[in-house]
Amino acid sequence: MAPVKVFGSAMSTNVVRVLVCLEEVGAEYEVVNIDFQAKEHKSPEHVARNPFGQIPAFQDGDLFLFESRAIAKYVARKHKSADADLLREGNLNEAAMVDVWTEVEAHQYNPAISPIVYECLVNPAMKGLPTNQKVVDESLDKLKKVLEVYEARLSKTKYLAGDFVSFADLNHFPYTYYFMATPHALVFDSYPHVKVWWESLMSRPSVKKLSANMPTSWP
Ligand SMILES: N[C@@H](CCC(=O)N[C@@H](CS)C(=O)NCC(=O)O)C(=O)O
Repeated sequence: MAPVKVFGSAMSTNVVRVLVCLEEVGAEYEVVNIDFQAKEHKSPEHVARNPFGQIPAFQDGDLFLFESRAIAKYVARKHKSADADLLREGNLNEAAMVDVWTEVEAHQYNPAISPIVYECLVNPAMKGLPTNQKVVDESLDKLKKVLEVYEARLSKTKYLAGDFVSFADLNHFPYTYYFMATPHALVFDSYPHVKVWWESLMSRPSVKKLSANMPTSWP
């Protein structure tokens, strides 16, 4: 069977969210680069794959998907095995906890951390824009409040949904990885259980493989 296709750059956060699931489940895949400089993401061909003209888009045979979390969930569901059960759908309570922390990532963690990554790394390097310190400071305040909740949770369980790594944990990888390249990385030092959790995610083969292609220093 032809490998699935992921359209986007293998450095892009929302693309990496999909790739980390593909790596975890051991699925074959091909990354089809979309040239942002050439505005290829806004081309009719790409908009047919993702109507918002964004990356990632995804193809598995006749099936086309967009939205990184939905794509990654499809991958986890399709390739579920005893070794890679990221959604825990065989256990109602565990699956519910995976859902809870997946929602927390999308609606609490990501809105706090992503502006810091954009302001400190992406905008200066890709758009030549200066860092907006007000946005960074406000986002850091939000992030610290979120991390307090994570610290309390991770002092009771090894991973967010329980004592098993899940889809919810993996979703944190791309933005946290880039956050660690900002001048604010030391914020995590105030949350020892969060730090241990992050280090354990960083030690996963899937994460090690993908992070080898993600920049740690930005021009
Ligand atoms: N919610 C979407 C967000 C996708 C997104 O924002 N992608 C960015 C790159 S990381 C993009 O394509 N930006 C270009 C644009 O919005 O025009 C997802 O999770 O897939």
